[in-house]
Amino acid sequence: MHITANPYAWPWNGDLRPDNTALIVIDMQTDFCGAGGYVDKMGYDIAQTRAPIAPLKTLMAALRAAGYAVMHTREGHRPDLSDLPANKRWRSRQIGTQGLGIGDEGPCGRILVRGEPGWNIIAELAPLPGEVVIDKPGKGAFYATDLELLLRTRGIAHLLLAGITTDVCVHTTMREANDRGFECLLLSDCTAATDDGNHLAALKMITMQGGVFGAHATSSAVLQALSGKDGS
Ligand code: C5J
Repeated sequence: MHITANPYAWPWNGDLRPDNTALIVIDMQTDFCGAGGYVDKMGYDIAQTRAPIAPLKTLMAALRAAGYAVMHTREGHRPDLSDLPANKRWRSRQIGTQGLGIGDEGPCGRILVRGEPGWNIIAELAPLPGEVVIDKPGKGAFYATDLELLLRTRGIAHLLLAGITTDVCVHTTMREANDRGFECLLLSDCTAATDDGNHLAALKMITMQGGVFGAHATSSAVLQALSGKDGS
């Protein structure tokens, strides 16, 4: 089975099955798409980062019903900030009206700190009991986590990637996964950036060199394939 995608019908070998493919939903946390969260406090429009919520909800339900694994990530740091590089903290304080950065107290608790309200995955996309949740200190979901071990142990070879933001955590994770041999599909309407141009550029980058990091597709193309209408 293939999914209609750009720049090639995905996955490369047509071997798409619930037992070898997982959806990873990246960082759909209040800090990135909720009122008063980190992205909001930086002055970006959370309407952009909230746009993937509705299509993701539909897609997650369809994939779960078809037996595909749904996994989640959260970007965040230990309360003592011992895993927060000083330069990451400094840079995070350079934008926004109040100079609030990672680790500082904001309207949703301490920004990007594990256990704080803003760090939680939003209720609309909450993980189901038993679903994998990866806590990551960096942008990529493979760095300093056991994600690769969990995927290999389950025999997952193909990854559907969604969440926020397209140009940062989603792209970094896609690149990390691609270098590890995972076949990646980024779902273009189930991801978003704080800047539309960056979102589009991130999609275009994927299509270079015959699909340099994999491919991208809409969630409706995935739903069509799941319903057996892709014709392959
Ligand atoms: C950022 C993310 N943008 N989840 N994190 O800092 O993309």
